[in-house]
Amino acid sequence: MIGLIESLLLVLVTLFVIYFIRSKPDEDSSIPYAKYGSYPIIGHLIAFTRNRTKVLLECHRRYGACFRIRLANQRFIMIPSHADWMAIVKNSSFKFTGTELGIEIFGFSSVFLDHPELDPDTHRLYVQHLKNRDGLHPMVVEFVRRMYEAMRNEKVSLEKNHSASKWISTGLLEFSHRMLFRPSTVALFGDIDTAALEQHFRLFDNKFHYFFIPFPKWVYSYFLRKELNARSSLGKSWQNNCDPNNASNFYRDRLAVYESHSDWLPKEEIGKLVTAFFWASLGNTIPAVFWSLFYILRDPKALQHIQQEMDVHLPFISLDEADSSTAYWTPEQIDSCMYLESAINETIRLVGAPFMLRKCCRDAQTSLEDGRQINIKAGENLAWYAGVSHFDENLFPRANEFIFDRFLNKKAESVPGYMPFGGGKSICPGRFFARYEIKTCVAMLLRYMEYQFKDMKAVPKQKLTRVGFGIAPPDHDVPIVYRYRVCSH
Ligand SMILES: *[C@@H]1O[C@H](CO)[C@@H](O)[C@H](O)[C@H]1NC(C)=O
Ligand SMILES: *[C@@H]1O[C@H](CO)[C@@H](O)[C@H](O)[C@H]1NC(C)=O
Ligand SMILES: *[C@@H]1O[C@H](CO)[C@@H](O)[C@H](O)[C@H]1NC(C)=O
Ligand SMILES: *[C@@H]1O[C@H](CO)[C@@H](O)[C@H](O)[C@H]1NC(C)=O
Ligand SMILES: CC(=O)N[C@H]1CO[C@H](CO)[C@@H](O)[C@@H]1O
Repeated sequence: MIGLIESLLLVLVTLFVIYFIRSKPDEDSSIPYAKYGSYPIIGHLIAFTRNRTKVLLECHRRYGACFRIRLANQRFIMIPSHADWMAIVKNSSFKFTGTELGIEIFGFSSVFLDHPELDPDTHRLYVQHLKNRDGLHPMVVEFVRRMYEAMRNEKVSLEKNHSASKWISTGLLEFSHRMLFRPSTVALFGDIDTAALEQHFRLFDNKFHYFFIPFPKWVYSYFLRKELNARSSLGKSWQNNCDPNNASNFYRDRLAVYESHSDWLPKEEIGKLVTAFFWASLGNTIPAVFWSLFYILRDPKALQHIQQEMDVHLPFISLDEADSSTAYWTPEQIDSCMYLESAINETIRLVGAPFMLRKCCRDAQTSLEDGRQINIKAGENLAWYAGVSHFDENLFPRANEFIFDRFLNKKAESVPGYMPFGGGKSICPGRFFARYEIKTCVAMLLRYMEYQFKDMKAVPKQKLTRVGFGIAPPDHDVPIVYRYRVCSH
């Protein structure tokens, strides 16, 4: 079903798109336009609104390794095979237009286009803090401590209410959000008022995907005013919050890099950059925790294996006993939980379906695995979609099922077609930290609490409009009850 705002936007796009359509006589005619699911003028927009995974799987089946699609005024050459895509990602004729995306989604000023030198500086920080163990270690340790603290605080306040042993009703998504939001935010950004950010985050995140579509400006100010306001409020709070206590070194170094460019980088834009970083730290990890818990809790065999290995590797530190000398779980202990790791990788395979985009910046050729050579014109957009690979039965037998030990002892590099975090230069730099967060959070929630679903049969779908932008949340929350365990079993 299409929501009201979607339908309105659809009508608007239809009206305005006519102005944008130009015929492109010199395009490579050997790349077929996918007629399946397409309507005049708007192209595949409706099919995409309904179920983009379905339409792209079907187009792949009908048109093979390369086909064109259109979403209103935007045209893409789809390259479904991951091997073909990797050849494109490696070639400098095809550029990742990250700054342009930042302008659309987070409202960055176009001043960034004139200052590509910020890129290598931020990249250096990714390498230093996010891509090597020494950099990650303190952030993971701090996250574990903050997570533990959040759970203890909740337990203490329940005890004050004399309801520590009672079942508490909530939604699993709401629960995942609540458990992750604060620990993650304070571990990265230090002691800040997370409650003030939370409401704005929720509003903006809820409509995040619309900011990818280059609607005319007035469409946003008319239909997404609340979200635009939330986005600018986030920017302002970060602007005023530039040196919190106990922030991670990663965040501190990042601010220092921005500061070193202050000759052209205004404070306001720094607020937007931090907003983007903040969104990226939560927008996909919250749904990842939700889906991981959802799949694991409903699979008794998975749950049993995971609980057994947690008993071995992750000591049960009573929530009542911790003090300043407590040794919390270390990253090494968390690493040892192989079944949990596999189950989370498998969850992300099922629900993590990003689009990867490249723009061709000079006329180029690329050869496909099927032996064809295709010509791509400067200005054309190319896209790869993880949803097609992740459901390819040849790569992942019984692709629609959650098989918790599918990835047991497999390394990311050894599984072709598995790219939930993208690939090449635009690969998500926070993927290692994100995995630690998801894994730690899920481990803690399984270790310290027990759950019951109100209705085992209710299986939510992914929120359709959000599919393609990382990990989509469910289209509705799943009612559960939970309570704190009294001991480790
Ligand atoms: C979308 O289509 C895929 C493939 O047909 C299917 O597995 C999935 O359940 C569909 N999603 C929704 C939300 O209907
Ligand atoms: C404890 O009770 C108070 C008042 O009834 C309520 O506002 C609060 O949310 C409760 N705390 C928890 C953690 O349930
Ligand atoms: C990239 O594409 C161009 C244009 O098709 C081609 O000439 C060049 O050899 C490719 N470079 C690499 C590294 O594959
Ligand atoms: C599974 O996740 C871990 C990190 O938690 C990663 O190191 C490993 O490579 C992943 N495996 C696959 C197949 O992606
Ligand atoms: C856990 C931790 O590092 N806490 C510190 C947070 O910042 C205040 C003020 O700088 C310190 O006093 C705490 O020790």
